[in-house]
Amino acid sequence: MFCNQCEQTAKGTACTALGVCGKKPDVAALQDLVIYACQGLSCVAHAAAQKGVTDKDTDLFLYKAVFSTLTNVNFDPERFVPLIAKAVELRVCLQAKLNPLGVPAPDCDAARFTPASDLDGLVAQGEAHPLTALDPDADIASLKQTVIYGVKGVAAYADHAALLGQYDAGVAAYIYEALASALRTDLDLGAWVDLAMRCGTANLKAMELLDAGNTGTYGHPVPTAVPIGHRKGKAILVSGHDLKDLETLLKATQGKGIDIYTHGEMLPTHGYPKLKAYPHFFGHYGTAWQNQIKEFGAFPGAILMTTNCIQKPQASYLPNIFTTGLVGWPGAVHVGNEDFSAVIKRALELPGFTDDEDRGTVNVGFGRNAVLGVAGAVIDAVKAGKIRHFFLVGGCDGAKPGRNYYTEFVEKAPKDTVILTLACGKFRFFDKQLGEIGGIPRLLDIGQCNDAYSAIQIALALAGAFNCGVNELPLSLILSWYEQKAVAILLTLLSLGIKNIRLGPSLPAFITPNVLDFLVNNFGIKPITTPDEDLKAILG
Ligand code: SF4
Ligand code: SF3
Repeated sequence: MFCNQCEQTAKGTACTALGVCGKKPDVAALQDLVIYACQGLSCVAHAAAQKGVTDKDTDLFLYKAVFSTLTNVNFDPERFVPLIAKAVELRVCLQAKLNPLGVPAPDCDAARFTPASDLDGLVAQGEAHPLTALDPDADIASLKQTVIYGVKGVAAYADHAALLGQYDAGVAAYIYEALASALRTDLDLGAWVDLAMRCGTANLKAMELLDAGNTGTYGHPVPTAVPIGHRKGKAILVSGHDLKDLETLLKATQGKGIDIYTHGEMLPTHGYPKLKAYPHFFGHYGTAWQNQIKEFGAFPGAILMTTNCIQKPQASYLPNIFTTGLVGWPGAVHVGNEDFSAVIKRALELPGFTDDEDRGTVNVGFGRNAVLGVAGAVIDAVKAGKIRHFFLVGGCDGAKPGRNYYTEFVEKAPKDTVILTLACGKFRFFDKQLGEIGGIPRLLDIGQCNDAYSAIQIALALAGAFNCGVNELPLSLILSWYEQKAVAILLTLLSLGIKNIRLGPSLPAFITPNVLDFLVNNFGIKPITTPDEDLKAILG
């Protein structure tokens, strides 16, 4: 295996024997084969689009198939088998529609690919088509990986949005083009930079759709204090990013004497009016994904994983953990079709919390609507010199010790600065009492990683109010990345021309020195150094 798609890749280069995430070589090969099969489908779909032939169901399948290869989503080999078969089936169906139009089948191996009949055969096919066998030119290969990994993030958000009825054929059209292009060796660096920027644009659209889905279905988040303790009673912990799964669970547990707690990226869901209305939607438990082994082991109820990031469930809680949607782990029970009765049954068997514990609250719900609702006060505070600077400290969390940088950065940020945050990196500092500036909390949780859309809208609105560009605002982006949704978000920010982003805890292994030079020269991207040095460089 050779996988370098996430930040914790082995030795900063690639996982070659076993994934640091727990991914085994057979799963790595099957994920590569899913992408290869989707590339074959993409060649046909991209040609079809030129003829005005599109198919929404094919697009929705594409999102799921590509999302399933994202870090920490699915570790169950069997689950990839139908995805590979379906990609080929849809490719053949689409080509059959093109034949009468005189559009020949694309002349590439991926568009002729036939899956092996058993799992071993599929693994061998995946090994024969490694994702990283992309290009003889190292810099083009680097950009191809950037695009393919970004595409995985786009697919994830597009899938979430589609579950809430939000869909745009243009997002799928970009993915087809990108995946088909990755098979070519005749595109130059300029073409790949363009594809990378357009990946950012496609991701902005996907995040916008998801924002419309989330806020349209559940209302705009409102500032909400969320208990981080617990109360006596049966309990279910829900993790991941999927609001619809959460709503389904809340409905199914009404009146059953079970409290619902969030974990990881589910924390911001407490701010949505139509979700917080459920009286048994009690509070938040634990921190970010990399702490789940300790935290899930101590949770006295059932656990539902709706999306990434799942880690290998320990024997102590394997009977308590359930996966749904695209998430999978061999041996963990998968519940589909929005039927969570098995999760509820398990929660009722388990003891639940046997006491009340008050550990205070954390505040969520500072999405674009809430923040822009007090934009006048924010602008006045900036003009009066009460707010000197805004920092967006956001992105993924992870296990590396270097991620303490983000905690220290927030602790050391001067008292006349405001911290905006999003995604699971916030758990490094989410419970810190940073106080207020003139009634404006110094720590504002915008939401999940996909709420980068909301952060962008806030930045654009502030730039409009100050009559300047986003790069001229007293705003610095201090980002942490781990998986491929963060790659997509980074490309979105670059595609919007946002400069001087500080990125850590380490730079992607798939970026070559030349591509890094390009990013530094054109976008001023900087690796994080130390909180003191970076704060001094930003604030002077
Ligand atoms: Fe390694 Fe990350 Fe790939 Fe897992 S997803 S195999 S940790 S690079
Ligand atoms: Fe976290 Fe996995 Fe990226 Fe949605 S839950 S941000 S790492």
